[in-house]
Amino acid sequence: MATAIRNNWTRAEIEEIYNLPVLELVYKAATVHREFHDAREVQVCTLLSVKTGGCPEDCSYCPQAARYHTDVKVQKLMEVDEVLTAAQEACDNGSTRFCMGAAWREVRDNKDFDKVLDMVKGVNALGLEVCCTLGMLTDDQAKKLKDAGLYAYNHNLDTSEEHYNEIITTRTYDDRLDTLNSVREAGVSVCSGGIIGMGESHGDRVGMLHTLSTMKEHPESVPVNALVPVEGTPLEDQPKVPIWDMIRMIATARIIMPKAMVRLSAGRVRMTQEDQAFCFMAGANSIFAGDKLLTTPNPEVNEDKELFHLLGLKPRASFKDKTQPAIKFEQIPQHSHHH
Ligand code: SAM
Ligand code: DTB
Ligand code: SF4
Repeated sequence: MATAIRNNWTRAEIEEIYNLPVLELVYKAATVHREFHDAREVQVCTLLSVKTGGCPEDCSYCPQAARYHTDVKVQKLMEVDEVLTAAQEACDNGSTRFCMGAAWREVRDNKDFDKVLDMVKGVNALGLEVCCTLGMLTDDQAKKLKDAGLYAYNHNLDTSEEHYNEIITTRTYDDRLDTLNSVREAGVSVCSGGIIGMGESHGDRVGMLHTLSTMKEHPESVPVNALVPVEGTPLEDQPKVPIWDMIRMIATARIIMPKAMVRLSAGRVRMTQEDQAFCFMAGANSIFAGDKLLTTPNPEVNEDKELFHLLGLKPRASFKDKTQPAIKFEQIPQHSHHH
């Protein structure tokens, strides 16, 4: 029988799934994964921090918060051509999604936002799925991003509503949900997930998954991050979570949001090939490639190429779910070729 998409999951149901014997859980997730996706395909994405550090927020995991003393150097918004060079390189390395992050509390209607809109236009023209993560947005700003060609917007819930105040005090869970609503209303694809390893309980993880899976429409993309503890942040001494917790999160997300791209995000530098293989088995179907995430290290491109080869995985082609293939940059008629 075909698996139905449900938006009425109860917390108890999700808890029951999350707590299944782990191999049973992975088997179920792998089965759902194969019903909705090509299990040999993994989407490769690239992150770029277009504005780094100096953020006024107090997110206790984040190396970019101005109030913590970390090694991150503040960098003003990058130039559009620098960003497009990085996007082209990401494309050449097999990425099909390019996500630009800014250490802002919220978007302001100023020259910097206009510049970001130009970045979005440029990256979209390269044939990449263009994603941004810029903090809180208004309805109007979300529409402007959509008009510029934005494909997706990342805005994580990070943890459960109950645990949120332990991690961040400078904004509320409802602020987060409001922005996600604006993104959805503007017709931009929603990317929202969280972090494990911040001292939350299993119940908090279930709570976050409950909020995500009972939205009117599930997020199209759910990043699952393992905390990267950074010196100088309040969470610098958090112990590494067992890989089984990562696997349980991924598998549960896969089962309750079958169509979503579940992204094995931060924390891969501390995972073995076997750990990551288990995450793919549990239904993860995307990674971030490149030796840096936003500010912290990530596996080398060559290591990931080896991993894909070893596991027989193939990078997913771009705009897979669209009927019209994207126009590739090389296919756009150029007038300057013949001198
Ligand atoms: N400032 C924007 C915001 O907070 O929405 C966008 C950038 S912010 C760095 C994007 C996401 O990165 C956060 O929501 C969080 O989930 C993740 N993140 C930040 N620091 C992290 C860390 N040390 N380990 C794991 N994930 C982290
Ligand atoms: C997400 O959930 N993980 C990515 C992306 N969305 C923006 C970011 C991870 C950042 C890890 C910490 C850093 O490199 O600064
Ligand atoms: Fe700022 Fe985003 Fe980091 Fe929070 S997660 S401190 S909002 S950059």
